[in-house]
Amino acid sequence: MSVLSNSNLSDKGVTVVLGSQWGDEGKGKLVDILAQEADICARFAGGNNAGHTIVVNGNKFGFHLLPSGLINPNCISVIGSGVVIHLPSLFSELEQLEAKGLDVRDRIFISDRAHLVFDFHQIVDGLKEIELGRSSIGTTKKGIGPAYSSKASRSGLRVHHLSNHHAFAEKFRQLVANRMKRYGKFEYDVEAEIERYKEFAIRLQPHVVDSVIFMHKCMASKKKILVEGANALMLDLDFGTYPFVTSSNTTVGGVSTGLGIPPSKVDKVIGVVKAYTTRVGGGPFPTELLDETGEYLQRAGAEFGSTTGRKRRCGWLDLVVLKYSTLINGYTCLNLTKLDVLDNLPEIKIATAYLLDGKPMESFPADLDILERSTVQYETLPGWQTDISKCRQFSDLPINAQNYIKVIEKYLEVPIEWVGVGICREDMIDLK
Ligand code: 2SA
Ligand code: GDP
Ligand code: MG
Repeated sequence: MSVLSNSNLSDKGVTVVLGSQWGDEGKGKLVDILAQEADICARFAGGNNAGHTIVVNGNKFGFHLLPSGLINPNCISVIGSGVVIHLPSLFSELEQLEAKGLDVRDRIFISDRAHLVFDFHQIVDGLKEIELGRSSIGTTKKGIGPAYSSKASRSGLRVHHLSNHHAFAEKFRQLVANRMKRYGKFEYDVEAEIERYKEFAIRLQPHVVDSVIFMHKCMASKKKILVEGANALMLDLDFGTYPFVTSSNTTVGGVSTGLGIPPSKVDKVIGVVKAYTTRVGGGPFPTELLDETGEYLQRAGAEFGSTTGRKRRCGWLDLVVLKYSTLINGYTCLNLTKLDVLDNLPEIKIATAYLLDGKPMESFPADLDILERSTVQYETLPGWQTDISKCRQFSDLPINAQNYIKVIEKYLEVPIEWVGVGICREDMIDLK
């Protein structure tokens, strides 16, 4: 049952949900809600580094590689060509969802052009991090960067390669040998892995499609299509805090390159904005709070990585990041999430500008050394110190919470259409 009354998905084109900060904004929760009215839910980038937690009727579901729309039994899932797939993880995620009573097997379609992540990519991910030492990225060690490196260097293996075992084995041996040349001989049973993939190929075969044709047929027959972003804008390979980013395009352009959908077919872009900011892993974080308020947000927001269990770093909401994010993704509306986490704070700060040599900078800088030299300008707003978790309408919210929402809306010039006030599907205010 949808908790939202009006129609939320575009009937003119594709609806996209994207993370606007450094991830974990609560995209999965919104995707689950919107998927109640979707025919198709598709992923376009990333791999099982992503983690989305959804709570429905007291049951907790974790999605990593599979799209978060699967709780609707009528929603079909597509994994596009821009996604990188670790097959053992895919099958284990399928089994975990089935163990929770979800019948998903016949509703999952996977692009024949998607690249494969192998265990050796994960080993290399760990070795690269060790090599970087103090400047390590803090990756999830799921092999994402190394798999996209294989793709970009044109030596990767794709899903369709599984259909010719002999050719697959040849390419696989070459790929591992090449990585061992670079990183030294690591422990890895290449022949056992090749055998394992013989069985995986058979298991995967019923799910494999040409996702370009599949998606275009769905669009031609006016199916309602919801596209789910993984990771988020500031982790985008091109626009994020490079090199402290993931290795894919997590932004709106990734929808076209990762699903084969022309940009003109994207009609609605929903940005998911956490009411404060979090980041997991290394890299700059201008509004980070290394004090008891930061610890409070971490505890109250239960900010632990849903894939690795790592503590997430926490800080104030950053409107400089969000303005930059809005420029790139062109949000048509926003979902503000986790507003309830701020309930007990007497005052709340919002970053409104970065100052360099006393002057406001025009946007988020590319150069992390310049970012390091800048200082953050804040606006301080009064808190509401009231439990808002039971609020279901804008008018139920305390005036200071309403004001917080209005300040964000005004600065970004994008309407906030939903506000999250708790972990469950029902804990959402519809502002439309
Ligand atoms: P990677 O593994 O190569 O993609 O790591 C590169 C950077 O991207 C960050 N990253 C993430 N940040 C937030 N959430 C992610 N998913 C999990 C979650 C993370 C977890 O939902 O909590 O469980 O730790 C995610 N995936 C990648 C990563 O921290 C690096 O900074
Ligand atoms: P995603 O990667 O963007 O899908 O987000 P994650 O699932 O990794 O992290 C978001 C976390 O916040 C999850 O544990 C959600 O259950 C939780 N969450 C989502 N929305 C809300 C909200 O409005 N309030 C609270 N308190 N928790 C929320
Ligand atoms: Mg997450």
